Amino acid sequence: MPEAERKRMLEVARRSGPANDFSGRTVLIVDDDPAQVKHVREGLAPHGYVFKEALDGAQALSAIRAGRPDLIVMDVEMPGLGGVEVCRIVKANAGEGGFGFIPVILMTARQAAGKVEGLELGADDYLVKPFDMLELGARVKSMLRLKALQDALVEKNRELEWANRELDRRRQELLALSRTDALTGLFNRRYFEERLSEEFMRSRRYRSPLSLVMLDIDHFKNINDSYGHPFGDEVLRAVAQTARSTLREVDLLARYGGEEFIALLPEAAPQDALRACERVREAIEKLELPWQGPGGVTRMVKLTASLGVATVPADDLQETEALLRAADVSLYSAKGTGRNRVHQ
Ligand code: GH3
Ligand code: MG
Ligand code: MG
Ligand code: MG
Ligand code: MG
Repeated sequence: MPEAERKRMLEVARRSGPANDFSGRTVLIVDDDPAQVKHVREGLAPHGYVFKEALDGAQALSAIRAGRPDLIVMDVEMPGLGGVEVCRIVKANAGEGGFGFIPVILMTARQAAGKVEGLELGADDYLVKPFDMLELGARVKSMLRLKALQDALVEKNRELEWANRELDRRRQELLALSRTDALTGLFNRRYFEERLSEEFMRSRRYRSPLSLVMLDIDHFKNINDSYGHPFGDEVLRAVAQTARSTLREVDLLARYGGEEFIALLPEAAPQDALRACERVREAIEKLELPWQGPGGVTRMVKLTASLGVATVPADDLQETEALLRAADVSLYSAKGTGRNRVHQ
């Protein structure tokens, strides 16, 4: 290439704008011939890159580990670890947590055979010595452009993954919220009814017992009237907590509405359900909740609840509605015979 033409092309490269300005990027030059290292460095110097140098494959790997270069220009024929082998290692570790994408330009004195091998093994470009420094410059720049695009892609991907995780987290939060009763933190009626249909079908398929419990606080209206609605809310929370910690983890407990709670006891035959309900009734009876009245008055408030239970399989309970009705009838019977009791 004539000297005037070379100068013109270098000028074009320099004036190609900020999108093409890769000055400050790190280029690792690897060659067992120090003269060739120097030659490449001087050829690329006008572009303002930062240079690192290595005289064999092992040195090259140490340099890469010490600080990822943006590009590697590497000799193929080196004693010990050759350029193709180093390239293979760099490409094998391109994944996240590894080196990431580092473009490799191989240089060789050999012709076609090495070129094919190198490219097959993941070299990004290939030059046969002796090569023109302008060509090397252009190829380096093209590879740095590729590297910048790849880095931007990786960054975008990371942002997307983060946004996806965030979306997933919010979706879970919303789902939990849509199933939760705000006052007590228990499940709400809607979710309970969803689960009731599922558990009912499961019980039917496997002929396993399933008990349904309705719990209603006794004379709750009096508690509200005597101590105020906010204290009534506290009572509801205390009853919810007491029932939750008394029942088993597999039992599904929900606030059914107002001062009524409902529970589903999988695998609980009538006697099991009765025992569980009796434990809940007793635990509520033992509660003493401090009420702070006007003028520093404190009173320990006690309360009771009535519970109704029904269990499937039962000949007359072929649908969830019938099971709910049966538990409600039992509850009504418990209320009618003096409250603070479990009826079945
Ligand atoms: P019984 O023993 O027959 O069940 O009598 P009760 O007073 O408990 O029953 P009733 O159905 O007459 O009254 C229920 C009361 O529960 C009336 C209502 O104001 C109150 N209530 C319903 N929801 C809430 C709530 O979220 N917070 C409070 N503090 N009270 C509530
Ligand atoms: Mg060599
Ligand atoms: Mg009532
Ligand atoms: Mg009540
Ligand atoms: Mg009620």
